[in-house]
Parts: sequence; structure tokens; C-alpha cells
Amino acid sequence: MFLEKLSSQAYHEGILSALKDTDREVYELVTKEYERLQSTLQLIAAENLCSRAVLAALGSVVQNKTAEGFPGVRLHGGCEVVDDVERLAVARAKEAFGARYANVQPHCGSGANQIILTALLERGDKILSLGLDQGGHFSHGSRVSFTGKFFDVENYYVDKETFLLDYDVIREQAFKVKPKLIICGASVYSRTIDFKKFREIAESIGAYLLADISHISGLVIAGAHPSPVDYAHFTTTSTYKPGGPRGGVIVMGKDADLQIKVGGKESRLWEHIEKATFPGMQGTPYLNSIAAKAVFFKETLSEEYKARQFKIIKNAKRLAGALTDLGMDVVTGGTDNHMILINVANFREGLTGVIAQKSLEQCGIVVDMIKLPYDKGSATVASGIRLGTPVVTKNRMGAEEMDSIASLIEAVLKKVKIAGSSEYRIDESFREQTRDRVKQLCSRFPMR
Ligand code: DSN
Repeated sequence: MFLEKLSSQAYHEGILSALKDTDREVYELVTKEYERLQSTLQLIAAENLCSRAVLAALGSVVQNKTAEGFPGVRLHGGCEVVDDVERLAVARAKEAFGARYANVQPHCGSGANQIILTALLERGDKILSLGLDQGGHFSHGSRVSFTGKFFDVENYYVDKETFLLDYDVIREQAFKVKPKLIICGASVYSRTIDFKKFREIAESIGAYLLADISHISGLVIAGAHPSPVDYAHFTTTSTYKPGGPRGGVIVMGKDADLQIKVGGKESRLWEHIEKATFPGMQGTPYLNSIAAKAVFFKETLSEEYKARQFKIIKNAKRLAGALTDLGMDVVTGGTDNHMILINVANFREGLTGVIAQKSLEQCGIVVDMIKLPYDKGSATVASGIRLGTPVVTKNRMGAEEMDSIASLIEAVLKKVKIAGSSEYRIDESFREQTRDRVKQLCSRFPMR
């Protein structure tokens, strides 16, 4: 027994040293990525940092198991342990979201959406969703995605003046279009989404409602943003954005047991979802990712996690306020979530999203350029940038650091020499000075 224990310990310990011994090149790249993360400011709104425990579960032997099907009904032998892993992840996901049903198998958030669409809709059925160029997502029916090729997709829009969702206009459009499915949730929207109103609209025309809360799911879990779980028929999220492993999850609230007919077959809503997951869209689930999801959902129940979600918003508001004070055009005048959208074209004549992103990155500040709603620029040039506060908040930065970040951003965007829509120059000594200031700031807030 002692020997068994010893060998199992030896096996599990030193995963990185095994990498170092057998593949120096990958080990060095992993180390380089750690150093990049540690020495530059990560302000990508779609990113977060998972815990070491999540990383450990991801790098575990559970990844070796083939287990098509669901716990208790697999196509393979030897699944008793991974069945327990998956049951635990499901129970914790349900607890985290206050849901009646959870499916932890989707490989990603887009995959979770595809599962819903294929479970519910037949080819050519109508979807109403926020346009990609308005802040929506590829998997919500964009023409360049399979979701836009197989279904008949109409888009709703944000208001041209306020850049806010106008629920009366969406209601009118829903009456005209009569979609079978309405999708809400966004990648570029910094204000609270009214899921109750979306459900009322869906209900009034007999449509189903899918809420993709990938960007805000951590906030939803903590109660820092209203939850869609009992309003939407289906709620999906990627699991890395709220701070877990890469992957997706589908949860359902009060409608989970609704009996519906799809393709002539009547069963409960969640049963359609499971069939569409396997064998519909996926084969073996990634059991290591499911183990890591279990770890992550346990973490979300902690006071530290919950408090952090409120602090993410507090930091975002502070950063938005500081940038506004420095003359930046913060879209909608602020934020209710983790995301800040800036129209950089309104800050300086000729400044574009791509120049802002690249010049900031050269100075150690990592952001995304984005096309804002009604943006006339192309997607590769764009007028905006999107910032997010989950990573800096995880690293324990607060109000004072948000003010410093705002000043650093302002200094770079003022200093960069614009030489075309994508061309620019940045003074070398200014760049090095700024990189050093960023590095110093980051060194006070190490990754844990
Ligand atoms: N990649 C995410 C984002 O940037 O918003 C969407 O999946």
C-alpha cells in the first residue's frame, strides 16, 4: 500500500519537470508565455486566469479516458471513476448557477451554442440574434459560421444613438420575423442585459430563448449581474472566461423538463440537448477538462470568488471613469460589467483600433481592437478597442492601479505617430520606458 501510494505520488508530481526533460522547446515556450503574462498588462475582456488546481486537473491522467456517452450510459468500459468526475462537475455547475440541469461536456462556448441549435432547430428554421457587427458572436448565426449557413438568421441591433439594446424595437422585430429561437448575450456590450424582457418577447411569439453569457457568467454566478437561468430555456457559457479551464457548459432552469417535439420525436428539453451533444456534435468529452470544470465550479462557491466578481466591475467602472477624465470616448458613457469599449477614432484624428492595439501592445499593454456598432472601418482596422478587468483583478489590482493603467494608455495613444490607417511609429525610448513602468506595476501583482 505504501509503495502503491509512493508510485502514484511520483507519477502525479513534477508534470512540468517531465515536460522539461522530454521537450525542452515546448517547455521553454510555456515558460516564455508565463513571463509574458507576468510582465505585461492583460486587458483582454475575454480572458481570465485559472487556478493552479484547475491546471493540475487539466494536466491529469483523466485526459486519457475514452468515455462516449453520459455517466452510467457510456459506450466504453472502465468509466466508473470518470463517471464520478462528471457527476461531481454537473452537481457543482448546477449549484453555481442555481440550475436544474447542467451539461459539462461541450468542448467550448461556440460548441455549446451549436449543440442547442442542432438540438432544437431544423435546417432553415429562423433565428433572431444580435448581429456580429453589433457586438454579437460568430456562433449566433453569423454568415461565416455554420450557424449562419444552415439556419435563416435575422439580426437585431443596438440603438444608433445610445448603443443600447432597445427592447421595444426588438419586440417589434420579433413579431415581424417570428423566429423559432431568439439568442441574447454579446461579446461587445458593456451594459446589463435584461433577460426577463427577452423571455417576455420570446414568450409572446412562442420562441425559445438562448442566453449566451460567456462574457458575464462569472458575474452571474456571483449575483453581480442578473441571472438568465430561469428566464432562458438554455444558458450557455465558455468556462475559461469566468476563470475556469477552456471548455463550455449548458445549464437549464425551470424549463429543463419541458416536453417538446423535434424532428417528430417528443422528449424533455434536456434529453434533446444530450442527444445533440453525443452523438450529435461530439464524441468523447474531454474528461480532464470536465475534472477541471469540477474544480473551478467549487472555486466559484467561495467568498473570494464572489467578492472578486464585484471587484471586477468596480475596477472596470474606475478604469472607464479615469479614461473618460483623460478625454476618451467610452461607449455608452461607462460600464455595468467587466468590459470597457472605447472609440479611439474620437480621441485623436486618424487613430484606428489596429494602431491603438498594436502600439499599446508594443508598450506592454494587451487589448483587443474591435469594430464598434455602426463602425464604418473594416474589421482589420476598426475604430475601437475593448478592455477587460478580470485578469488584473485576479492579480489583486484595485482603484489606484486602474488610474495608473488609464494614464499609461492615454500616454501611448497620445504619443504614437500615425502614418496611415494601420501604419504608425512609436519612439523607441518612450516604448522602453513605458514597458518598464508596466513591468514594475505587474511585478507588484504576481500571478498566483
Ligand atoms: N473570443 C471571445 C471574445 O473575444 O469576445 C468570443 O468568443
